[in-house]
Amino acid sequence: MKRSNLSVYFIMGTPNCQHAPLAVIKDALQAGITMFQLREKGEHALVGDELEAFARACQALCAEYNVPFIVNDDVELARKLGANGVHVGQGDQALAEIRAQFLGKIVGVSVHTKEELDLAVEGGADYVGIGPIFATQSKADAKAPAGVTFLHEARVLYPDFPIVAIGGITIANASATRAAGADGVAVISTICQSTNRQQTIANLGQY
Ligand code: 3NM
Repeated sequence: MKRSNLSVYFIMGTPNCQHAPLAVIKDALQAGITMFQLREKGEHALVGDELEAFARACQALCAEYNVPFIVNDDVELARKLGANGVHVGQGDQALAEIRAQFLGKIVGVSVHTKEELDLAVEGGADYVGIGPIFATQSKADAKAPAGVTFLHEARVLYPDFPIVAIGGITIANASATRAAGADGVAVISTICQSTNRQQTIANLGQY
């Protein structure tokens, strides 16, 4: 994985974009997102065969645009689909086990403390997500907004390690996360709710 893959990392599930979610993904791919994560969580989230069918449709679209397709948390689904990678939080399976199951694929880990960061880097994660930087409406169990302090600390500790900022990121505040050292921004609502994704994604990708 290249650090540039994290530049504009779009995360989405059907509960985030109930109206024509596949059209939203296609639109975002056309507009130049650099990575995509399927995060099917919350009320009315798809499960079982419906989830698998939707995931396969997302995967096919990402392949068309040569954009990595990452599955959030659902390690089994990621393996079954042959996704490009998986993203896990701290409560999920041990990183060592996941790493072993996804050799040659992308493994991302959410971290909130130096200890979690060290364990992720030493455990072979390909990138870490740090957040929530700002207040978010998109994650029911999100921690309090942390600002960019820890993000900057992480960058100083690991000058070359791929780091993406997440949580409440908008066109107005994306540059603050980059200034603090993020390689890019991981975004749900600013992209889902945009009425001009071409413009929004271009702006999110600007340094
Ligand atoms: N993870 P939005 S914040 C999925 O802090 C997720 O780890 C977070 O959505 C974390 O761009 C978050 O709409 C939600 O704020 C990001």
